[in-house]
Amino acid sequence: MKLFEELKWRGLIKDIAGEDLEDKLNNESITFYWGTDPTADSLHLGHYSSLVTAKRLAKAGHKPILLVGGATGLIGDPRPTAEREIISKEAVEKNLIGLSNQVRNIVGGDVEVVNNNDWMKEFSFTDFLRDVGKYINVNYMLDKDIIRRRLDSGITFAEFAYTLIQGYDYLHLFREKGVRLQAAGSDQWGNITTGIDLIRKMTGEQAYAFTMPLVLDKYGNKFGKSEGNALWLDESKTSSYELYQYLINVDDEMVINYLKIFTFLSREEIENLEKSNIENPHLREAHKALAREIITDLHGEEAYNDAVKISESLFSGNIKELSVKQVEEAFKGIEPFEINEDTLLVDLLVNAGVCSSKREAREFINNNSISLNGDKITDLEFVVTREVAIDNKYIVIRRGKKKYHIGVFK
Ligand code: 545
Repeated sequence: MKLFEELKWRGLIKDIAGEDLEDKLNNESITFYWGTDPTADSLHLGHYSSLVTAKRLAKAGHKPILLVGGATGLIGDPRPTAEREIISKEAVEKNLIGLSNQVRNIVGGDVEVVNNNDWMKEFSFTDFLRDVGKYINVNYMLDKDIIRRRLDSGITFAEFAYTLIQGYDYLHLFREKGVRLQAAGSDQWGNITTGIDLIRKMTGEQAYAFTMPLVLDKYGNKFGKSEGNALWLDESKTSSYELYQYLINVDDEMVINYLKIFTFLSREEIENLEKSNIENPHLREAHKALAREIITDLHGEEAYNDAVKISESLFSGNIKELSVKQVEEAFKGIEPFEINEDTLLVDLLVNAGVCSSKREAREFINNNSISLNGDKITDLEFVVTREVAIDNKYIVIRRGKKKYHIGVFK
C-alpha cells in the first residue's frame, strides 16, 4: 500500500490542498511542518495523533519540522466559542521548553524543532503590516469559518490577526527551509490556507497541506479526556497505568479506528485484531494491542509491563507482589487514610471508613470479605502493625470484590 492510500485507509485525511499531493507523498521526499502552540507544558492524548502522523510521514522518507509557537502562543489561536485568556510570557517560555523536548522525543529521529518567535521577534509591527498585512484582504479573513463564527460573540484584533502570523510562518518556512507541506488537525484549515494563499501571492508557487479529522469517541467527545481531565503525554502528569486503564476501556466500536490512527501495526495485523475483537471480544486483544503500542511508544516497554502488572494484581487481589512505586501508581489521586500506631483491624476498618461500625466490621471479617494486602483476614483480634504493611508503609484493604482502600503508616 502506498503512503497516501495508507493514510486514507487509516482515516488520517480530511481536507487536502494541492491536487498532486498524493503523487508527492508517494513518490518524493518532501519537507513538512506541524505546529503546536505552547498553551501547556505537555501535550495530551488528543494531540498524540498529530505526532504519530508526523512520525509516519518521517518513516516514509519525508522530513519533519516541528514548530512550537513562541510567538503565536503569546496571541492565542481563535477558538470557535470565545476569546482565550492571555498567557504570561514566562508561562509561554516554560511551556515552550517542555513542549519542544516532548515533541522531539516522541517524533524522534533528528526532527528539527523551530520557534516562530525567532523570526517574529525581528518583525516590526509596521513591517509586518507592509510585508504581510498588505496581501491579505479582510473580506478573505471574514470568510473563514473560525473568524465568522466569532463575529457575534466578538473577536479581538489580536486573535483576528493570528491567522496572519501562522500564514507568514508557512511562507517563511517555505522560503528558508524548503517546506512544501503543512499538516494539522481539521481545526487548522483556515490558518493553513492563509499560508498557502500568501505563498502563491509572494512566490507564485503551490504549497500543500492536509488536515486530519479530530479524533473523537463514539459520543463525539474529544479522544484522550477521561472524566473531563486530559490524559497527558508527560508520564509525571499521567502515569502509564492511568493511560492503560483508559486505553483498555475505549469503546469496542472505536478500538480498530484508534489502532489505525495511533499505531504502526500493519493493515494485516489490525485486520487480524478486528477479527479477534469480533470472535473473542472477552480477550480484548485489540484493546491490549492499542494500550501496548501507545504506552510502549511513549514511555517504553517496561512502563507498559508495569501497567499490566498493576492492573492484573488489582484484578486478582494479590497486592503483595506490587512494589511501593506500583502501589502509589495504582492508587494515585486517592488520599490514603493515616495509621499512626498498631491498630486492631476492626477499629481500622471503622476509622478508614471501610465499615460503618465495629459490628459491621466483625460481620465482614467473619464472612471472609476483608483482605489486607491480598490476604484474607478472618481473625477478629487481628492487629495491623507496620510489619504487615508493604515496605512497612502501605496497607491496602479490599472489601469484597470491588472496593479498595489504602492506608499509610505515618
Ligand atoms: C502555530 C503556528 C504555526 C502552525 C501551527 C500553530 C499552532 C496551531 C494550533 N494547533 C493546536 C495546538 O494545540 C495546543 C497544544 C497544547 C499543548 O493551535 N495554530 O497548538 C493543535 N495542534 C495539533 C493539531 C490540532 C491543533 O497542536 O494540529 O488540530 C489538535 O489536534 O488544534 O505556524
